Amino acid sequence: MNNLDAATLARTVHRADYTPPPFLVDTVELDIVLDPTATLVTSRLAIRRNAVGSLHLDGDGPILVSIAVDGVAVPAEAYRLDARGLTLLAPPDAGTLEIVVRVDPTANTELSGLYRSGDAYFTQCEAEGFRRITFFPDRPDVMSRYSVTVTGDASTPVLLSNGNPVEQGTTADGRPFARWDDPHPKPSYLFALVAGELVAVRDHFTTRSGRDVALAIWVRAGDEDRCGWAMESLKTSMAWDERVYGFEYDLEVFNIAAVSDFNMGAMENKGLNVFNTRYILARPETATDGDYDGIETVVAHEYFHNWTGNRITCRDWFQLSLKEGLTVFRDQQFSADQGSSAVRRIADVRRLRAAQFSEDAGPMAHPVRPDSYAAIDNFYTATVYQKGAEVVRMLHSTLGAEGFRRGMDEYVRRYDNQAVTIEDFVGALSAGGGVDLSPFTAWYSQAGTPTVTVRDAWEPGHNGGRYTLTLSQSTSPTPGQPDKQPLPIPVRLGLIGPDGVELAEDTVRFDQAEQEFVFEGLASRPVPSLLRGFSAPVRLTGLDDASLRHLAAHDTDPCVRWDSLQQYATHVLLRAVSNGDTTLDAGLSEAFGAALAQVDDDPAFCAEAMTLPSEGTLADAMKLADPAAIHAIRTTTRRALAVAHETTLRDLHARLADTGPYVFDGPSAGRRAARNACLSYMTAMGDVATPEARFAAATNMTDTLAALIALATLGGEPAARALASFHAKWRSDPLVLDKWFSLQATARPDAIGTVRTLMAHPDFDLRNPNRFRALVGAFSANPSAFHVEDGAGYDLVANAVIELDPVNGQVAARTVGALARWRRQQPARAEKMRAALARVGAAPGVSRWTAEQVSRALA
Ligand code: B3K
Ligand code: ZN
Repeated sequence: MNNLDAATLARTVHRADYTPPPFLVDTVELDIVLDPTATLVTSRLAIRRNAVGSLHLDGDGPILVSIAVDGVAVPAEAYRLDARGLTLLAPPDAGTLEIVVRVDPTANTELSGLYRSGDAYFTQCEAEGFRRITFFPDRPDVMSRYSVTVTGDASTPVLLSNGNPVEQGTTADGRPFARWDDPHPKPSYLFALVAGELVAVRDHFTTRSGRDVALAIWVRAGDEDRCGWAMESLKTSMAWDERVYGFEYDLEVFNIAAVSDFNMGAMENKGLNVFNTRYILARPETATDGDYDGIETVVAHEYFHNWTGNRITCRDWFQLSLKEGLTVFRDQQFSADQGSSAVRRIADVRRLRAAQFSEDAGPMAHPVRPDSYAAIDNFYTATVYQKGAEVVRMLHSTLGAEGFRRGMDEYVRRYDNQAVTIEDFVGALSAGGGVDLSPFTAWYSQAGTPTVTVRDAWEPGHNGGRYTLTLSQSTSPTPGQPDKQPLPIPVRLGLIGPDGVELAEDTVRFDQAEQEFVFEGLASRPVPSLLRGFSAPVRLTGLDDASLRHLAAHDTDPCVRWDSLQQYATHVLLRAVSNGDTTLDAGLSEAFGAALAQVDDDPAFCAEAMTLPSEGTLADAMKLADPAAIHAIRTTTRRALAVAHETTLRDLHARLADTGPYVFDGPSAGRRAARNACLSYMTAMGDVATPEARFAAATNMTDTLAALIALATLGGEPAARALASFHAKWRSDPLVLDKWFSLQATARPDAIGTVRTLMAHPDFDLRNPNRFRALVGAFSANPSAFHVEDGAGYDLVANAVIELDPVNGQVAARTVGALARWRRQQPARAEKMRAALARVGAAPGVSRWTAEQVSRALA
C-alpha cells in the first residue's frame, strides 16, 4: 500500500461504526469577540451524558486558552489535546463546560470555519467547520439551543447570527455588539456568523398563520440594485412551501448574506443563509437567464432546507441525502411549478446524465448513501444530490402527490427537532402514504446506473393484436460492489400507433432482472414510449432508429420526444465517428427542421431540441472516448444542419428578437434561448457579422454572452476585439469577469494556450473559488481541449490542483474528479492522465481531501 492510501485509510469513517453521542449539549452560549487575527471564542456548554463513551470535543485548529467545568479550571492532566480535538478524562455526567479559544480568521484560506472575505467575516460550518471555531462534539446528532453574542469593531457595524435578534448596542469600550437567540435546537453545522460593513435590502413576508417575518439580503454597498430577483424568489419559495407542504417559516427574521469567497453555492444556516454572490446578485445587464434561473433554484433550495435539513436533520453524514436528495427534489418541484415543467425536467435530466451518470460509471461511483469516507466534503456529489432527488421522485410517483404529502406530514410528526436516518424517512413516508416503500431503499445502497434493455414482440390477430414488451435490467460492478441486484424501477409508458396516435398509457413496476408486460386488443403494432417524464434514473437501450424517430416526431411526452431525438442523434454521430462518413443524416435534418417548426408552441423546448448531445454525452456512449473526433463530427454536423436550414434559422433569428425591456420569465427566456441557438448555428456556418452586430447591440447579459461565445468560438480578430471590450467594460465586476474567463476556457479545442495565459492574468486569483472554477474548472469541462493528445491539458489541471491544494484543499479536491475517468480514454492518453493524478497524489503535504480523491481515482 502506498502512503496515499495508508493516510486515507487511517482517517476512514464507516457507516456501520455509528454509535450514539456519549454526551449531548442542551444549550450553547457563544461569546465571540472578533479580531482579524486573534478572535476570541468563549463557549458555555450545558452537557449531559447520553450513552457510554468519553467526552470528546472535536477541534481542528483553535488555540485553547482555558477550560473549566462548573466554574473550576480543568488541570492539564485531566484532558488530552491532540490533532483531532480535546478529550476530558473524567467528565461529570452533567454540568457546564466553559472553553475559551483563539482563532485566526485571516489565515483561514480554506474558507471553512470563521474566515475573512475582504474586511468582513463569514463562517461556513457544514460539514466539519464548527470544530475550526471551537472545541465541540461537531456531529449532526448533537442538537443544541444557541445564544450568541458577537462583538466587533468599527469595521463591522453589522453583526449577524442565527435565530432572532435580541439586543444590540455598544460595549463600554465603544465596540458594537449584537446578541442573537435561536429557539430551535440545531446541530453545530448550522451555526453562522456574518460581520462587516454590509447593507440590507429589506422586505417582509406574512406567513399563512399571520406572522410577519422581516426579510433581509445583506450585500456590499453598491450591490443593492442586484438583489430584487433573489428577494422575489425567496418570497415565492416561502409561499410555495406553505401551499404544497404546509411548511411555515419559524423565526421572526430571515437573513441572507452574500459573499464572493465561498466554496460552494450557498448554505442553509438556520435563519442566516450564506450565499455565494453568484446566486444572489443579478441585473439584466450583468446576469444571464441561466443565472436568474440558478438564483431562483438555489434561494428556494436553501429556504426549503429550513424544514428538510434544519428542523429534521441527519443522524450522521452518511445520511446526507436525507436532506440533500429530498431538498433537491423539492426545489425541482418548485421550479417546475414556476414555468414550463417539461423543459425544467429536460434540464434536470441533462444535468443528471452529464454529472451523475458519468460519476456512477467511473472510479468515484458510490451509493446515494455511502458506506465510508475519509473526508465527508468529498461526498457532496451529484450522486448524493441529483440521484438522491431521483430516488425521492420515485417515492413520490409511487405514492402520488397526496400520498407523498401525507407521508411528509408523518415524517414531521415523528421526527421534528431530531437527527434521523434514511430508513426513518422511508418508514414515515410508507406509513403516511400507505404503501410499503422499503424495496426502494436498495436505491440508496446500490451504486451504479441500471441499464434497461427493451425488446418487444407483436402477434397480430390475437385478441385484436397482442403486444409483449420485455424489459431487462442490469448494473455494472462499481468499486466495492461487484454484484448487483435488480432494483424497483417505476416505468411510465405509452404505446404509440404507426399514425402517431397514443393507444395506451400505464405505469408499471419493473423489479425483476427480466419482466414481460403484455398489452392486448391493439389495432396495430405500437412503438413503446418508455420512462415518460424520465420516471427512473436509468439508461434505456434497445430501441432502433426508426422507433426513436417515430417517438421524436409523435410522442405526447416532451421528455421522451426530446430524449428520443438525443438518442437518435447520438447514434448518428457515433456512426459518423466510426465510419468517417460526414454526410448529413436525412433523418436528423428532418427532425431538426421539425423542431424549428415548433418554435412558436414552446421556444424553450425548441432550443433544447435544437441542441445536439454534448461532447461529454457522446464520449460517454463510446467504449473508449475519442474527444477530438467527437468534436470534429459534432462541429461538422452543426455546420451541415445550419446550411440545410439556413433560411429558417435566419428568419427565426430575426423574428424572435426582443421587443421590450428584459423580463425574466419562462416565455421570454425561452425566446432568447431559441434565438441564441439560431445565432450559434449561424456562427457555425462562419457568419461573423451577425454575432458582431448582436454583441454591439445587446442590452442584456444573456444576449451579450451568447454573441461573445459565438465570436470566441470563431476566434481571430473579431473575437479578440469583443473580448477586449468586454473586459474593459466589466473588469471591476467579479461575477461578470468570471464569465469572461470561463468562455475563453470552453470556446475552442485549442483553448490550452489561452488558459495558460489567463492563469497569469492579473485578474486571475487562485484563492477565489469562483475564479478558480471559472478558469480551471471550465477548462477541464472542455473535452477536446482538456484531452489534447500530448497530455498538456492534464498537466495544466494537475499543476493548478497542486498549487491550490495547500490553500484550499476542498476546492482542489473537487477538481480531481476531472482526471478520474482515465480508464475511458485510449491507452496513451489514459496513461498520461493516470500519471497526472499520481503526481497530484505525490505532492508533499497533499491535503486529506485531495488524497482521498486521488486514491479513489487511481484504485
Ligand atoms: N448544505 C450545503 C452544502 C455544504 C457543503 C459542505 N462541503 C448547501 C446545500 O446543499 O444546500
Ligand atoms: Zn442542500
